[in-house]
Amino acid sequence: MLSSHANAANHFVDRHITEGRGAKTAYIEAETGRTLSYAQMAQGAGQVAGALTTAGIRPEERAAVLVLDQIEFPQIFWGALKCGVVPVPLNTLLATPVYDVILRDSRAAILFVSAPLWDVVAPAVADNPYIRQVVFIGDAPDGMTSFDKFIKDAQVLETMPVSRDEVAFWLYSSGSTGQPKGVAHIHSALQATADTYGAQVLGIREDDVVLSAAKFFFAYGLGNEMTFPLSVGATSVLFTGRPTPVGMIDTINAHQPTIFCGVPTLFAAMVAQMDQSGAPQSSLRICISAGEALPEDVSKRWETHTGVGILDGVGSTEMLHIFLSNRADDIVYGTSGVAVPGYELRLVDEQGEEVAAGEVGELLVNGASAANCYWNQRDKSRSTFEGIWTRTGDKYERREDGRLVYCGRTDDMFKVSGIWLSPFEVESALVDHPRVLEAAVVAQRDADGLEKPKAYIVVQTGEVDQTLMEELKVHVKEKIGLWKYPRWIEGVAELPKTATGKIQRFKLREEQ
Ligand code: 3SK
Repeated sequence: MLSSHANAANHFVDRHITEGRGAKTAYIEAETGRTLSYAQMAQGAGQVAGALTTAGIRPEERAAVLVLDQIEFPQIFWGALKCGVVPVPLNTLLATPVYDVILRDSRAAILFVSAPLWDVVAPAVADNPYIRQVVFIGDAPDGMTSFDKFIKDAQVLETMPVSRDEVAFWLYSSGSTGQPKGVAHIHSALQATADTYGAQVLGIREDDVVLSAAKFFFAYGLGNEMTFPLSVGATSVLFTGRPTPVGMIDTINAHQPTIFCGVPTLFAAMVAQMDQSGAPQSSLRICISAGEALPEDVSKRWETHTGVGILDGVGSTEMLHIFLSNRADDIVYGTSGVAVPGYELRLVDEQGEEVAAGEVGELLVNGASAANCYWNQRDKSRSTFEGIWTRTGDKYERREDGRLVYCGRTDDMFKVSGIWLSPFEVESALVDHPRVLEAAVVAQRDADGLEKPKAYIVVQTGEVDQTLMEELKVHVKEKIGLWKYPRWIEGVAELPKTATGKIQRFKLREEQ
């Protein structure tokens, strides 16, 4: 049934006006102090919906959103949903060729871009056949449209009736072959994550102030600083720049968040910083971590410094947020906890049979926030979304007490700073360099116990010296994205391979 109540913008934006929350601050930018009240967010989203309609962007067409964590982001996201346009938030750290692939794959009709990101995406826009308009957040180049101008005289549109099963937005996830996959999410999925993890694990309240190091474009960040706070009328502090340890500690001191959402790499860097300069004076009541397994030592040092524990959880872009987690009153370090209320989990062997306690199986999850499909990737959709069950590709062991312990991936993928990384993509970038003949990339743990890419390369000629290593790191960053470069590079005479020529990455892992 079509109803404006089924449109997620009704629950997360419009409702706050009828409930009298208009004057409350929804967002505050840490670096600039700019704020957005609930009334301003509703007004801005209505204007974005009006401006999109006037610009001829039709329901179901995609709007690419390459926007930093700024107060314009929620206005664009909800404005698109209000008029049935499908926003596609894009990772702001990618390289030009990846934007090219995504903009073509999504056939986005309009691009919203933060001015500092324009130079990276501009070459991909130049020969893109689908983008009809570009809107700049910040200063627009001569002759181009700024966000303020785009919405200035726009009519404020009412929220469009939709079905609760209608696709609302997409997020791109990196694929095991390096090809990004568009993950299509429906309107009701947003409330499903707020009602489960947001309400029942975080226990988010109207008086909470949230700070998330993970940005809006990441499913984890979208829940932390959009869905959860807006589900209860809370406030989020937006950190627009790169979340450095000092930047986060200063923001905690200045804005006194009650909830802090980080990833293990950042928590590790923040505790190292606190060892030197002390902990912030804070009002934190809960901290959460996701993206990759949180090392026990980092959690303990964080708790010693701040007096607050970290809830380690596991989610995925396909499930939109966390479905497996520790609880505030029941944290067992080194485990991922138990199913979040509202989700069902199974651990299965290769025949699809449930494994016994103490054995390792692949984790399958069932919950209302599961994505519909991967856009235009039928085989991958069918092998991931199996009826009510979504395959995670993660291997776990169920302990006797019911808690799950992470055991690795079913493929060669791994996470760096909480974001999936495909070894294949990094290898392709490396062999694209004229001096590299072959490459293999595996995860290696750094001094904090966190996984980072290590590359083994066979070179055409000469030595793998420091100059070449530095050159290759820059090359990978420019080609595929800032966080994906190999932290260590080792030259080898040949790579281990199967009879059919497939690289045996497990052999390289065993050698470490
Ligand atoms: O990586 C995770 O654990 C995660 C958590 C929440 C939402 C999305 C993701 C990928």
